[in-house]
Amino acid sequence: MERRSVFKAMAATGLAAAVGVAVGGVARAQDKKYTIALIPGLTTDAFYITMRKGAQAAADALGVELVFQGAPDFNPVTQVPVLDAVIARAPSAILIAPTDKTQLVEPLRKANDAGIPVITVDTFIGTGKYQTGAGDADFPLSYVASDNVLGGRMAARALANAIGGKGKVYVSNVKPGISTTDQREEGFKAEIAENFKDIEVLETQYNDNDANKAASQLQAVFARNADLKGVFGANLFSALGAGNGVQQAGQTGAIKVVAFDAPTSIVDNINTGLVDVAIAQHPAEIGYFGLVSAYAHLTGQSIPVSIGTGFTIIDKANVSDPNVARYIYSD
Ligand code: T6T
Repeated sequence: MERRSVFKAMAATGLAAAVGVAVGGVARAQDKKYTIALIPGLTTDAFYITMRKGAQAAADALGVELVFQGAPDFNPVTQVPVLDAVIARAPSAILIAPTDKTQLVEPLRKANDAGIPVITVDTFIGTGKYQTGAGDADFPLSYVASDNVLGGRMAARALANAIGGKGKVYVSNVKPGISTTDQREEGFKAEIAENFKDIEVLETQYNDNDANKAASQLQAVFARNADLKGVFGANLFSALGAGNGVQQAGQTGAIKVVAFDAPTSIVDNINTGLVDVAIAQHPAEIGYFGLVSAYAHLTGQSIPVSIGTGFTIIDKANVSDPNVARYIYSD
């Protein structure tokens, strides 16, 4: 295929599909010149299901075959064999949400050594600073994701506001080593330390991405701290579980919940007052621009080393606005 701007190619493929004829040299959907693999953190998470939709929309526009292959849980032990299987199929490029910033470095280096371009989506490996010449974990071409430190700071401000600027709170988190959730916690704690001196942040509770564990932990923290005022759920399962824990403890509205991520259950949880604020990421945008970036690279364009995607803050006042509700994830 001739080298051309990815946006021109997208417009042309759309036209070719519409009229059902070949346009000089443009790969149409049926040609499927490139196969791009998307390896999520886990397959059953609404966040990655929504990311897949965005990637598929870009793949359809560009005439690319998208392969979505992942593990049933968020764990390097199960993700690495999936990655190995994908590498063996020699796709044109790999988009991956690495489940650990250290443990995925060597497995991903195998893809890079085999000449398969790697772009990380949502999470990163190493420091997340790619193509620096450092030679460690800087080989991925690009990182497409939310600004997770900023997201953590946004959550801290929302929770501080909900509890009136004072009292005890804690972070319900997945496990150390995941770039996204580590950065959210870091941003959350930095914002509280810098701007909310009357808020005490208790020890983080790690739930291994298990909402039931997060719910039990909420109740245990509350049992030790009857004056607990709030919790920040640093991802979908942490927030869901912490919210369920608040409800089971009969503390709806008394212990404030700020949730990262926006599964469909968030609508009810906001409307009933269980969750004060949800910070929706834009996973479809991550998938779309991840795929477009891979395609741009494959067709000879240089691509940004990082692409930042947005957030939508959802609360009771705007949850039924269609312009906001469109950011609620797909099941
Ligand atoms: O919060 C997202 C994602 O950004 C994170 O890396 C892992 O957890 C989620 O998939 C939500 O479950």
